[in-house]
Amino acid sequence: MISRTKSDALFAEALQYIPGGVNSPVRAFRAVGGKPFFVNRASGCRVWDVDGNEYIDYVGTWGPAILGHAHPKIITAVKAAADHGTSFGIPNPSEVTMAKLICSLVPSVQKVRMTNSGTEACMSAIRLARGFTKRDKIIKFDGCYHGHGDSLLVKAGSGALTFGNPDSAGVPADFAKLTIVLPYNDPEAVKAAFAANQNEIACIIVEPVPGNAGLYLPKPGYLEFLRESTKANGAVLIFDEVMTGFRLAPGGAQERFGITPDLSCFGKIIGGGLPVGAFGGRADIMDYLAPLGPVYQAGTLSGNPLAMAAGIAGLEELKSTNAYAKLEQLGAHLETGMRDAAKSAGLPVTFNRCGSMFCGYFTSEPVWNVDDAMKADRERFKKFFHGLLDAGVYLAPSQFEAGFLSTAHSEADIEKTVDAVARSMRSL
Ligand code: KE4
Repeated sequence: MISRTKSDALFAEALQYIPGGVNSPVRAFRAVGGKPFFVNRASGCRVWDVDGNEYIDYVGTWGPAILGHAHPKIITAVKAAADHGTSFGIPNPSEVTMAKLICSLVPSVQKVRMTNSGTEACMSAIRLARGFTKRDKIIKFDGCYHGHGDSLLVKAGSGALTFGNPDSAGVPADFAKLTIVLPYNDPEAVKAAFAANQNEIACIIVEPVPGNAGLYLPKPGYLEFLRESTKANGAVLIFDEVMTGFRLAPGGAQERFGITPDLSCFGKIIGGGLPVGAFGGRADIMDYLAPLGPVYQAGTLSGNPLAMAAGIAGLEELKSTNAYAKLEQLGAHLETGMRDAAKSAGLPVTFNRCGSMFCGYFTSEPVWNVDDAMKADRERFKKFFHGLLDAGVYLAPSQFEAGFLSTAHSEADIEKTVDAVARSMRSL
């Protein structure tokens, strides 16, 4: 049995000073039971807890660690930048470098504004769409998570879904009523919403490949439908690519699926592990932002040189290596292994994958939306999670989160993982 006595002591202390002992709810292990372990070192595809236990990591700090942890080029860039100061509060050259990089990698982005989180990026994009269209209502999809901005904590995914409070307390009913929540992968629901709210809907915000209720994919033609229906109704199409951006392809899900949204939100990978978000898109919309236009948005640390250095180093490394081919190969290997293990154990498992993002649901039914995902056997997932953890494999501590591969994972790591999966499944 793995010992985690130092983590347990730290958690007991953390509980005295931090709500739930964590700075973000999903870390608390409440969806899987037990206590979170504390990590003090990460390198490549591995993390080590304070008791010295080693884990192959498939959370990857929820997506940023696409190159693995502590990538030498990112660490070197951050150390070099730090020697010149950590934040200036006045334009610095790396902000231009980052903006040019994002615009070159994502053709739909003609102009981009940096923020400090994905939440800020999404809430700012919503405000911009409302200011640009002079409309108040927005459409989001059940189970999709776009950060914890008030307008978006309505039937949200990720931790909100995990803890059964997809409609958070503290969000005034007057705010929530401007958010129309529809089932994902259901074109008829979108048509009906536009018909019932003509000229009132500012935007649709969507995770093109939803990764906050596990992972499921757009049905063929669905994203194209969202593109056409927003265009036909004068609404802005916002792709929330905080998770999928620069992961599913150099240009994100929009490149992989060939869709041109009006605005896109980014985060995670573009910070190389430091706090960074961004939103960008059509220049005629982006120019509504202060100081040019009437939509206000700001941030003390937006574009700070340290975070820019980390993100630029990471994006340059992704550009200069064959990262996406390797991620696809690793993903296919893991998928085959997971499916074979479930078959051998005689367990009903639906395994969804898109590139280096994946989720195994304990259900025999296909999973195309959050209602399907909710049918998964969460008790079985809890046992599976802890069986893997004790075997040194760390999956996201919730059935309603996606898993992430990195270029630091090796075929041998996948083999070790699949062996642990097979053993854990046999014990279920
Ligand atoms: P942040 O504010 O956490 O940087 O980004 C919010 C966000 C926006 N959009 C999408 C598609 C996201 O996945 C996220 C954040 N993802 C979660 C993981 N499911 C962050 C983990 C956490 O909340 O601790």
